[in-house]
This record gives sequence, structure tokens and C-alpha cells, in this order.
Amino acid sequence: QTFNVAIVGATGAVGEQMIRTLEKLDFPVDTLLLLSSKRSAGKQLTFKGEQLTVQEAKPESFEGVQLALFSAGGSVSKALAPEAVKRGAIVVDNTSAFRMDENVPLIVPEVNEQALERHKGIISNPNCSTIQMVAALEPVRKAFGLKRIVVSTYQAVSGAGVDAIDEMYEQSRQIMDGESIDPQILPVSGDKKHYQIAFNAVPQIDVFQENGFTFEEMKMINETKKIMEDESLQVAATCVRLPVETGHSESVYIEVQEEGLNVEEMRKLLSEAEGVTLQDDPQNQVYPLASESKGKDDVFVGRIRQDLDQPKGFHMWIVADNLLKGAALNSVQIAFSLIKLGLLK
Ligand code: 11C
Repeated sequence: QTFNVAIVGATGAVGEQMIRTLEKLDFPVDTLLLLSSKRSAGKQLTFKGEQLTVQEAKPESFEGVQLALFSAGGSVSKALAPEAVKRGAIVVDNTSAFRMDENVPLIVPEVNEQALERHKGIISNPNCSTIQMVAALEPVRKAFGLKRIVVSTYQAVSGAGVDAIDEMYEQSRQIMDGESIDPQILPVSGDKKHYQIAFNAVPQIDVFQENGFTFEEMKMINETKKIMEDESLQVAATCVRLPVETGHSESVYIEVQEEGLNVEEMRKLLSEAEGVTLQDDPQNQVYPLASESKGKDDVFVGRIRQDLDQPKGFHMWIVADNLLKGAALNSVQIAFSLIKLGLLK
């Protein structure tokens, strides 16, 4: 069986990877409809060697669509995802619009695929920095339980979109050439102030909340509890943007519930885990690097150490391509899970 698929936000950084991922994983596509804002409509993109014209996304665009992958920002999802569902499509939404809605499953297939059974038309794809962390921690949680997670992220600019990537390169060139810079986008395009990203580290991703955490940090906290179905899990996050084009890195500290875990056992658990590649050989300087993760599907884990004071505490370094496992790939994997569970027909 093949399916009529729509991609909303087809010209964006994630949309482009959605097209490539459908091709690469040979998703059973009957027709592919590429949708965007009015501004990007008319662009030509290729899918399996065929040129497709991007069309403006409207409610009527979804007539006959069975699967709609959304990645065009929260306001577009809020306006058009219900329209797609009304016309019979299942929506996999890559924005934060519906993630914490109790009627919307928030899915990382390796962790909570079964929660798809409860969907009511919209399924949310988690935030990129959440996905790679929970995918890596799930094997440990299953075997030893998780009590606490403290994470600091080192996130790539592609998470903020193609304009942010351009800003980073342009600023880098201007600084190298001794020119003045004029930041317009990062850290958050809609916020009041903008800061230099080139040769810098910016401790703000998304807007600040009343509690002093940023929305990106709160997404990591709330989404992790929802995906792992554990409100008692203690999670704290600090999210930082670096001048890296693609590949989010995370320094993660966990405390497990059960006794008996050690570094060797943790390496064994992770080396056997689906979608995870262990890269942990300090003697030979082997550890995950953002630069090496680009274009790869797996989540990479290394630098595993037992805490020196807390026997149930462990540190690690988790890296993944934020546009793939963090976004497009996870969305397409959700679609494959829907087929496997007989939910996409
Ligand atoms: C970033 N994680 O790196 C963000 C991008 O909630 O889906 C994804 C935002 C989201 O800027």
C-alpha cells in the first residue's frame, strides 16, 4: 500500500530533510505534495528524480492526503493541522504547538511507540534536543530506572532555521574581514535583542519563561517526563547555542534508581540499543563529535563516566544530527510506526 503524503514547510531546513528521508528510507509514497507559505510557493524541489512545484498551504490542500508532516512553525500547525485532520489525514507535527496536549501522543518510536494507539489525528514530534536525549537514556531507564537528569546543551544554529545558518556564516566572514556585524535573528528571531553567534556561546534558545528557564529548557523538561511517562522524574536543563551548523551536543548527568550500574554495563546497554551508536574509547580519543554526526541517523553516545561522589550518578556526551533524528527522521519513523501498528491506512 502507498500513501498520499504532504510536507508543510517543504522549503525549510527540516522540510528539505523530510523529503530526503522519505527517499532514503523508501517510504511508500503514492503522491508527494510540497506545501509552504505564499512567499516560498512556486519553488521547484526534486523527489526521487522528479521535479515538484511547491504550493501555498491552504485548508483545501489536504483533500485526499493520508499523512501530513508539518514543520512550518507553531502558528501554521495550529491553523492547518486541524484542517488536515478534518479531511482525513494523520498529522505528524514537528512544532511545539500540540506537544503537551493530553490528547496528542508525543513520540520517539524507540521509547514510546505504543502511545500512538491513543492518537486522535495529531501526533507530535518532540523537540530535537529532547529526542536525542531520551533515545539514548531509554535503555538505561528500562534496566536501572531514572531518578534525575541534569542536561546542558551545545546546540547547532540549524535548529533555528536556514536564516540563522546564513547569519552565522555571514557574521563569521564579517568578523574575519574586520567588518562590523548587525545580528538580526539569533538567539530568537522574535525577541527584543539579538546577539553575535559567530565565535560565541549564547545561553538562550527560545524565549524566557516566568520561572527564569527558557522555553527550549522547559520543552526538554516537560517533554522528557511525558515521553517517559514519569511525572516524578527530576529534570533540569540549560540550553546554549554554539556556532555549529548542524549536530546538537549534550552533556548529560543522570542518577539511576537501582544499584549495580557501572560504566561497562552502561556501555553494553547502549551498544545494544536500537538507533544508538556507542563511541566511547577515551584511550584512543574516541567520542561523539557534532561534525561527524551530520547526515547520520543514529544518536551517538560517549564520555561515559561514573560520578566520583554519587555511585548512582553517571555523566555522558550525547550527539545527533538535529535535522534528522531530532526532526525529519523521527517524524518519518513515526509514520513507519503508524503503518506497523495498522494505524495509517
Ligand atoms: C533549536 N530545538 O535548536 C530548537 C529547534 O520546539 O521544535 C526546534 C524547536 C521545536 O532551536
